[in-house]
Amino acid sequence: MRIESAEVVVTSPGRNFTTLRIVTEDGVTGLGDATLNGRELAVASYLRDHVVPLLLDRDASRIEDTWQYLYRGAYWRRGPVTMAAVAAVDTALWDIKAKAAGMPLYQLLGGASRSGALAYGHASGRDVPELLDSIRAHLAQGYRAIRVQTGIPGLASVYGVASSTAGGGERYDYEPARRGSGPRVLPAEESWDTRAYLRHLPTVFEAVRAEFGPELPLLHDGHHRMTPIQAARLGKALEPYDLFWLEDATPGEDQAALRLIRQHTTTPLAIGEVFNHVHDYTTLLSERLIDYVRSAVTHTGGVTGMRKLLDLAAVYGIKSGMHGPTDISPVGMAAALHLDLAVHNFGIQEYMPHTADTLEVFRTSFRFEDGLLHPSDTPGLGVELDAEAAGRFPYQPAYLPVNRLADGTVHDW
Ligand code: GCO
Ligand code: MG
Repeated sequence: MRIESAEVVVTSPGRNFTTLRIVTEDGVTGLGDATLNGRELAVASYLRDHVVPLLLDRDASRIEDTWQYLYRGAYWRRGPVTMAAVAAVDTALWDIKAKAAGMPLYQLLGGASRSGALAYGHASGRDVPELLDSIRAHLAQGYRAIRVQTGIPGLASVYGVASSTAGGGERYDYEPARRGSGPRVLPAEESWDTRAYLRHLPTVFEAVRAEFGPELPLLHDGHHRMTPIQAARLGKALEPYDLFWLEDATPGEDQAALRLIRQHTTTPLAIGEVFNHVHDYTTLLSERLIDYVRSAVTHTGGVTGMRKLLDLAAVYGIKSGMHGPTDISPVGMAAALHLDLAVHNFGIQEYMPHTADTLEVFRTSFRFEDGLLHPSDTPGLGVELDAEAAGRFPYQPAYLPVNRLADGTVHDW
């Protein structure tokens, strides 16, 4: 299983993706997603310049050893760029091992623990009537759990509302990063007002429950914008509407902040999409300050890194809720689905379908049926990269938006 070549492919079929493709001497190909939204080329360089030379001639079957070699061997540990690069190598090696075994990856991870992974879709609207329509449309597509995001009176564009124009840039229904092909692309700037948000959001959930009843699992993403005491107040205010989770109530790096929120509310909490290592979670898990782990396979050192994290979460009865917006490529999504199917402490999987252009580049076999995702029984991850199609969509510089308060102060986006 000698690694003969490793190549980094950067392509932009609607949004940018960085992918690692490893080929063994006997022609088995493995794919790994290395996409870091708005910073794609940093991971591409980390891989091309520093990792690919180390991979050539290594034994592709030594997955744990390669993970430790790249993680400990770099000396400079953790961080989103490093862990995305480690993730891409790790996922590609699992793809190769499963293909060589003639099995879908979930079989190598212990086999299926369930028939499919409950997925949540993204409903949103600039106002409540548009939101209710969006929820109806998602229910018609089969979703059994729904994330709810709306516009806020007085704010021009808000995170998570599909029809936002990202501060005057091109309209993106699937991707908040503003792209451009000119010499200089700048991030869109949005404005934010937490007090207006705190006043408005409970009225949105009241309307949604009045329309759809008590059963439908509802989720919401606070996107890192509140202080701990504001988040505590929101969690309390939302208790009557029985949320599945409140996500990223405060900026994730301050783990201790969750203690304060937890003391005040029984609304379940999810956090971790910007984390990249199990050590980012130690306080949150050991003190049971959260209910769901939001990391992506892509940003957390791959299947190996994510498995280490989920096994520790399981000790505390905490479940998975893996990150799955469209900046997780179909390769990263497939890896998540194999883990979703296999681990005991699965909770829910975020899902946003990719665009037709993306699916032309990445040929997938996973399926969404009756609200559940299934990775398919194709050997390996079940995703192939069409290099010719990838070449038709060259990289375009793109940035996620930045946020400012009314007086111009930069705020968390
Ligand atoms: C989510 C996330 C995304 C992020 C995106 C940034 O819950 O899906 O918050 O929407 O904003 O991954 O690149
Ligand atoms: Mg989020």
